Amino acid sequence: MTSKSETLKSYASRREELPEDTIAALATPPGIGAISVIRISGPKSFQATDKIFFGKTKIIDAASHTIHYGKISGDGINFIDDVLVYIYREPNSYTGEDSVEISTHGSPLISSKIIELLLQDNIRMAEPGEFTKRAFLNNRIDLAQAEAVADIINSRTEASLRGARNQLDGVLSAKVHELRNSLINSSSFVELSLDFAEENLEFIDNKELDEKIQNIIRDIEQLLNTYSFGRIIRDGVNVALVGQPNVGKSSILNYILKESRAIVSKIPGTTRDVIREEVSVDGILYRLFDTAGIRFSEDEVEKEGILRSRQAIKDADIVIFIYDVEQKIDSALLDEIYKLADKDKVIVVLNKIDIAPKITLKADVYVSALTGAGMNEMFEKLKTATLGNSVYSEKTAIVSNLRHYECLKKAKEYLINARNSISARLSGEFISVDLRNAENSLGEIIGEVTSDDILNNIFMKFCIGK
Ligand SMILES: Nc1nc2c(ncn2[C@@H]2O[C@H](COP(=O)(O)OP(=O)(O)OP(=O)(O)O)[C@@H](O)[C@H]2O)c(=O)[nH]1
Ligand SMILES: [Mg+2]
Repeated sequence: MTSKSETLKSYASRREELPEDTIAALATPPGIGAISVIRISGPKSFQATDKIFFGKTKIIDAASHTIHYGKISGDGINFIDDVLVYIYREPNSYTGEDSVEISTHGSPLISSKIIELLLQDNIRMAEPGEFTKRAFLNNRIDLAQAEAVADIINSRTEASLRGARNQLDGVLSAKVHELRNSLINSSSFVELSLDFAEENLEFIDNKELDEKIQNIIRDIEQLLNTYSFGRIIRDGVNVALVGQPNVGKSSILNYILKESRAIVSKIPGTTRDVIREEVSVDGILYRLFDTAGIRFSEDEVEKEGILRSRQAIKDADIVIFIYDVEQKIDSALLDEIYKLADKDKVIVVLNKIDIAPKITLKADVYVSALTGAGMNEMFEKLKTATLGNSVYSEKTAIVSNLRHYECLKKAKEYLINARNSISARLSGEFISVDLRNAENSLGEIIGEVTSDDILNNIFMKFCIGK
């Protein structure tokens, strides 16, 4: 705890900070489209809409979840657009407050004029993520779910969308709640024992307490183990294509992308810079890095390129080491790669099998960038190296967010401390402090306790209108 903003606040005290004002923003992307939607939320939503909306129904009298046709005007004479107005009454709206969505023709001019009218009526422009923040403060969703909303918007593959959906549905939150509750339960026994220490009353014996904590640690470890899978699902996999010059790294990249993205030539040392492209296969996003062929070189530019190739190996989740039927495998280079990357994260690929089909050379996969032979097998290997044996059902809680991962790690450390205190027969106070801290770390994931910094960081990353 260093600065004031890092102070943890409980969810209850957050709710008291809930602003009373009404906010508005464009909820659709700025620009020309079929329609634009303006979102308004807060106690003055209906009143403010009535001042500019001219239709058959007064919005303030309209039932929740109804749609109304009418015209928008600042003065009742000059109409800006004809629109549809959607009504949501609290608590049954995205934010949990009275909310309105105005659907206009998709012109930036129209939407900005309407927003201007609303702002004249003491309505405030929404900050990034403020609608979702209000949904969190109004208990519509917890913090992990609010973060899933951002992930859903940013999802670019089916797998990442499914993962984010699973988190928005509260699968992770439910697991964290369960762990936190059993922790609260244990620590309340410890505290009771402390309160009645003079009477020599014990509410839980140390052995039982230790077992309970051990079980919670085991569950936390299980969650931590899902992170490498969750991160890949959410963010994709970095794959470096490396090898000696001329083995066909760029040709393989081009084949995968189905376009002539990188220059291919028979001159060794063609690729100098790292070329980065993305491809999605079986719902997984692969970020491919084509690199300069690694060899001894006196050329300044090539030397720099080779330096970058080595960096790409270090940064990669998976390294595809390529050699071809024309050159001998550079075992020194392969050994070097094994030093820089985990062995099970390196796939050895032999290229150009169209030239010499009788393969006696050793590799994990045999391919030809010319004919496309073996490319499906290469992606099968890539998938196995990426996901390992992790198969999870839709109902498994999966950690995909670094913040959640760090909170779980912190919780685990506190619990290990608590166990150490138990085995060292320290007084209950010591155990109790660690249990409380672990409880808070878990609480941070779902937003039961949060600091201003955490909240700002999370919602800052949203776009305005979400
Ligand atoms: N026959 C055949 N030729 C290939 C194959 N893959 C690549 N080549 C040829 O091999 C040469 C080198 O290919 P590149 O893709 O430029 O090789 P690279 O590994 O990117 O080379 P550098 O960028 O110099 O490190 C080119 O003449 C390609 O046409 C293949 O599968 N079969
Ligand atoms: Mg190349």
